[in-house]
Amino acid sequence: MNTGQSDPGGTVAPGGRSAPNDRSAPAGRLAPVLAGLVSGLLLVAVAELVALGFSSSSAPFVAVGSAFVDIVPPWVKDLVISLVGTWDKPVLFASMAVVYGVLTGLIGWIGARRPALAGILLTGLGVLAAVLVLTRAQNSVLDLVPTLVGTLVAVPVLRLLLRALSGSGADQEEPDQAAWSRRRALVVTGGVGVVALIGGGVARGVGAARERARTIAQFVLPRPETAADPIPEAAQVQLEGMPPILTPAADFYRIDTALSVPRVDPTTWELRIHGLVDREVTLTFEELLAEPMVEAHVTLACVSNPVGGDLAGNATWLGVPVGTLLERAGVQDGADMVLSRSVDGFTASTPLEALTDGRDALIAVGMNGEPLPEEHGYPVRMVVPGLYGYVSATKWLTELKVTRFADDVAYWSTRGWSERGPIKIASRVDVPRSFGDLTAEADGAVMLGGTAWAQQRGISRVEVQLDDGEWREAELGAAISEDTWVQWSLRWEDASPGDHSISVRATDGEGELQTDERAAPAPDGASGWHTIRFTVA
Ligand SMILES: Nc1nc2c(c(=O)[nH]1)N[C@H]1C(S)=C(S)[C@@H](COP(=O)(O)O)O[C@H]1N2
Ligand SMILES: [Mo]
Repeated sequence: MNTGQSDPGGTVAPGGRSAPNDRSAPAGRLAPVLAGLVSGLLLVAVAELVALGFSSSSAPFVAVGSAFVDIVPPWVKDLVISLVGTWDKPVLFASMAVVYGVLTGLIGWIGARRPALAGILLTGLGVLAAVLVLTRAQNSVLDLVPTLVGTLVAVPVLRLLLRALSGSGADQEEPDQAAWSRRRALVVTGGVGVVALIGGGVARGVGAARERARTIAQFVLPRPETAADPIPEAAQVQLEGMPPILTPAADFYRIDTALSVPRVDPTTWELRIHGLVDREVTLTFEELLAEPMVEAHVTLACVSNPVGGDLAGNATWLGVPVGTLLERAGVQDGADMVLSRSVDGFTASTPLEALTDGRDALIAVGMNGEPLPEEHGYPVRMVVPGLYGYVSATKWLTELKVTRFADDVAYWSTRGWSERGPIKIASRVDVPRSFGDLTAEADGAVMLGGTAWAQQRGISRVEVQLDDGEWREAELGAAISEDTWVQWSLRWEDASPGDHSISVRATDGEGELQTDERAAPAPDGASGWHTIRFTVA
């Protein structure tokens, strides 16, 4: 094979074929292209290796790919997905590899005549990749290091390879000798390429495995064995200003003592069940995910919610019934409470009965069809219908201690709050807002609406009082379950322009009327009817 590169006078190929200008021989032109490809490969391989010591998102291959995904217009994404389906990612990476190969090959080709320019171009490519790495939201300046180190290694190697392959200094050598040294250079180039390919491949494999492990929940949120009934469309009252019947996770109220959200790695997470049990049980995240899952719509409420407040939210939770796991551990006689503990030290005392009486008390991993957001307890939290969050809804859960109220005290109970916290009947006016304006319809009527909840009992009636009038029965939106809030609406036909007041009260599914006795949130939840003033225009 003719590995010769040109020198001004041309060379004689080992096969004896005379080549006036060796660049015209295919192998002669391909050698610098190979040098470009190998240097490009080396850039990525070194960067991937160095990235193992940095954040996973500092590796250029994936970062450039995701930058690309963000940059391409949505219709291209839709087209690609419609063409190749779930192969979109492999196709993306393959196309990236092809484009990158063409670019680096071209740089090598240019380098045959203009090695300095080739060095500059490869540097430019490396810097461009580094900039794209920096566009990733989670990346900082430090994440530039892997790509820049890769570039710093690859550029001099490109120059060396180009020089070696061109047989620089060949005019001082015998033609045979020059050809031989070029052949040796080609072997070295190939060797560097193979090492870079293997090294980079292994580094990428290790990086990808780590990433997969870290985000396991992103991919394997299991299907429920017991699915929740679909939410009836008529549950949502169609009135502007009404909250959505299912609260999106991003709008879900957040209450906790954590100054910075605890970051829990699901691959090392464990749930330990101990205390008054026959045998301790420890579950890994994977083991938890393998358990039969239950899906339930449950409205959470905070004990600190004032009358008429919005520290309540309704979500579809996916998780393992707490009772199943307690049964496996074997609860001993005398126990009456489970103290759940968060990785950040927060604890909640939940009456044992609420976890074993068959309600949808869950060790939850999913919220509205997605893994829990970090602010809402990722990867695992507790959800218990009918109890305020502070005695039941431990986020970043890691421990269940079966115990007795007489022996253990939870976080808020040592700070003046009741050790038990059943949710009180609540109802509020959402439309109008307090001191808001309502515009009457053509016939003089105005639409009023709101929300009511009494988890575990459900809502059987909502009544509204306008000014000092009679209590009128509001129309209820379709109920989802006893554990979720209900929306109500009322068409006030004879609304007169001017200032008015509105009060609301609910009756639960057991016939108990919400008390009008005013109580502050501490120690066990606010009570009283929600009354606001508003104006009809
Ligand atoms: N680890 C931890 N879990 C916690 C809390 C907390 O402070 N730390 N607060 C609880 C309280 S008071 C409430 S009302 C709910 C709120 O859950 P959310 O933030 O997902 O709405 O979480 C509960 N779980
Ligand atoms: Mo709360």
